[in-house]
Amino acid sequence: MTDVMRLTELYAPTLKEDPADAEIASHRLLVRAGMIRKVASGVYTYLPLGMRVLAKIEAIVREEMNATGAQEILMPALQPAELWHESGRWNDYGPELMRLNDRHDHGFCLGPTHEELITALVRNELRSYRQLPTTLYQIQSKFRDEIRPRFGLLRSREFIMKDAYSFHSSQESLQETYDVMSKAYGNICERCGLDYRPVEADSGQIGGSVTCEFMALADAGEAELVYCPDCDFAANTEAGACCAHPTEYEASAMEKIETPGVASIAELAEFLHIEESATVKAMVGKDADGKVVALFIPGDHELNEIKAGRVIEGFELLTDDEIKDAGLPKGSIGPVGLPEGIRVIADESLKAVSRWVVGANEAGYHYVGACQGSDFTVDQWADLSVVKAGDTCPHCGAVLEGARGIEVSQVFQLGDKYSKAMGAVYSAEDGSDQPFIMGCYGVGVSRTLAAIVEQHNDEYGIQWPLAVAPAHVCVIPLNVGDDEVYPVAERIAQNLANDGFEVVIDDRDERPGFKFADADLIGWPLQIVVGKRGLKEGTVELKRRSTGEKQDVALATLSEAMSAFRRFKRNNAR
Ligand code: 9G3
Repeated sequence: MTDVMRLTELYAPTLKEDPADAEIASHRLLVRAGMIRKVASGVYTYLPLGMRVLAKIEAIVREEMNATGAQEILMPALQPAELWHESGRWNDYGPELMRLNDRHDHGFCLGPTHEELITALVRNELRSYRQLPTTLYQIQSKFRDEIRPRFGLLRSREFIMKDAYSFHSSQESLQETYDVMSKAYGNICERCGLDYRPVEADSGQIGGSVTCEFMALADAGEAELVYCPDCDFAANTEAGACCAHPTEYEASAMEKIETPGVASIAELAEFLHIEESATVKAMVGKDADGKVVALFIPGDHELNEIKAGRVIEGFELLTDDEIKDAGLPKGSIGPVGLPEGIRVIADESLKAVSRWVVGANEAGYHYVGACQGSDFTVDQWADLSVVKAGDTCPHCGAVLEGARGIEVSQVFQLGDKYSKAMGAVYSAEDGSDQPFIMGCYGVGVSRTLAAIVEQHNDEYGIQWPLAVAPAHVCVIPLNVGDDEVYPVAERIAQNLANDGFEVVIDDRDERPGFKFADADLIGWPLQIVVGKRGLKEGTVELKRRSTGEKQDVALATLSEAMSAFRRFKRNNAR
């Protein structure tokens, strides 16, 4: 006899009002649906319904991890400071690392991540190349003392992460596991019902770390990304490759134009009645030696300082005073007539534009039709712009779309950073001791829960995907006192439970409206309403929460009508 959950017994205190500190849907709805409760800023309790969802997400994560051959362990949250001294990271982190002393005055931290711990674990026991590769993972609470916890579970100070670590004797082996984990992470997002994009961090990114972030598209997301609707290209606007689409300014020769009071791209475009994409924006910086450099990008784009820093060692933008000291008229800077020794570096997408609309290096004047190659020369071409929606996809040429994303998981190639620092070596085939090559892979489990709600909600509440819903179907007897209706509802609930569905019955003595509102708020994927009128025709009403569609179903054919969902439920199990 599979149990039917009873709402009269379930601890799920739903609320009518939004919590005052909730700014986004998932925070509001998880609290109102009686799934989480705040203990302190960025610290939450999961109530029974929240736990049921958490358990399903974790089950999906475990299935996908185990399928890769990774083995589950559980490391402590309490980590000895010594290990962080060995890795040299104890002082890398400020107050974000939650430190404490035990009764013997020994230093500890509450683990924000577990690279040190896992490396110390294996360095004494993973000794031979024959034992490699090995991947270990855990699902564990993590602690990061965020300066401004917000958005409920999305940016909390204690959160649940699945973190995996892999150990290899070669880069190829690491790459293989990295690819397998990336596929598994895609599966996890799919099975959790997330609309996501894998976002490669630009390989040249600072520190050269190879990593890929899995972004769940959501307006509440903190990450800004672009993605291609036609191929799998996606990029974090911080570092993604940019292919701008500047427009040519029609002119047969360079002409100097008086542009009184024009000091911005918007004003220049307006003054000349052209698109901002037909203008060229100048940015002035200096390199590590203090030499001034002039950068030119399409007028409708922003300079990506991370990218500029990759082209110019020690790049920094000049302040207004420094621009003046360099003898340059801010707002009218251009490549023609620059003071001696100032390098001209231009964004690659400007190669396609031979005549520029750009400052004339004289306050109040601009050039139109300045011709690249004859009126001025570009010393160096580079990808300098912040990629944005409307740019062309560098892979397939389609028009990129913009979105905000929640980083729900991430795969990293660590190399030997920790194994070298902590003397974690294995004996290689040639008998020499070599530091492990490592990878690490994290899924924000509690963050995934919130991301699912961000993507699956409407004005009435949450719309849980079947695979992660706290239960599959809620049976709602309209009048629990009616001794005709109620027993039928009970029987339907029991039959569905025996049939393998997770069933809850709203056996509370409340008005129908109250029950419907609660069912929609909590977001049971399916609702079956049992009422006197329907029973007269031998029917009940089956409602699908995600689409709102309702159908009157004859009692005799209810099991058949539910079969559509049974199939879907099974499909999602691995
Ligand atoms: C710290 C603190 C915060 C941190 C870290 C260390 C982020 C830290 C990066 C990672 C990398 C991967 C394994 C799972 C996947 C992510 N925030 N990171 O190392 F001390 Cl206070 O955690 N770790």
